[in-house]
Amino acid sequence: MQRVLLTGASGGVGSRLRKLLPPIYPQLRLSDLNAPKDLRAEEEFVAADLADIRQVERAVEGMEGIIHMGGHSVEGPWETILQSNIHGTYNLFEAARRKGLKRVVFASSNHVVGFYPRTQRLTTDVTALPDTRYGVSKACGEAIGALYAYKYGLQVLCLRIGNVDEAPRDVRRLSIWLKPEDLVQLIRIGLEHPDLRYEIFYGASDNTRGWWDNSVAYRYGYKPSGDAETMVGVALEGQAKLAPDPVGDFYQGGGFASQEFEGTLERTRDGK
Ligand code: 15L
Repeated sequence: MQRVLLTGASGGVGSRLRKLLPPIYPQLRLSDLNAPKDLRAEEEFVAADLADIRQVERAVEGMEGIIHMGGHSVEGPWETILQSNIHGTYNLFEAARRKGLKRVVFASSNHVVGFYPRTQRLTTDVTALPDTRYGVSKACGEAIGALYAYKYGLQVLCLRIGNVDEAPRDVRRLSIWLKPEDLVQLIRIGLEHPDLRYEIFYGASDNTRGWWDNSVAYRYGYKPSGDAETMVGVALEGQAKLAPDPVGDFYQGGGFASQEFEGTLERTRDGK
């Protein structure tokens, strides 16, 4: 795998990957709506609006694989989510098919399963319980990936990413933190593992307080090096600055689950 496209290259996770990936994929092409402000002369950038398939086709032209980090990365109005994440992800897979690309790593999110309680350990084959319109779009992206894998023969890895950062910023992130270098490992499995057809992995490091059974990723050789627990002080300091959030603190999705939530926590726990 030589020629790799990174979408969402100007975003938070994309910016980290721009620094970590070139030694592994020297022919990395970057794409986003707008170029990163600190774009270097040796970096290749192609601007593309994911909602416009012609622009996406131009971005994927000549590539072998895609790391799809692009789109709207938090909750938003339905129209925004629909265009950037649902229509955008469809365009990305369809452009990959038309241009003969073989591999896609899709940045899904823990918010696909954000309405599971923190007490429940999740495998990747649980029913989706999205906590936001954003989470719905990521569940849809996983389904689009499965369609393109089985119908058209692409090799697809969906990563239900927790939170990529240098450190866990609150108590919830102690369970879902993903060290940037561990994300690179997961991406490499998606772009290079010979036996991959279609899989979903959790994008998390080896966190002592982890909520997810990531045995599928381990079967493919994932060996995470991070554990958020080594930075528990940072997380507790961040948590102390947050307002109490009974709904968010109960569900895995945290504040994504509690925003716009109607009624009390007891409503969903009692099944009413
Ligand atoms: C996500 O999916 C978001 O893209 C990111 O901004 C974080 O908020 C993360 O989830 C999280 O759950 O912490």
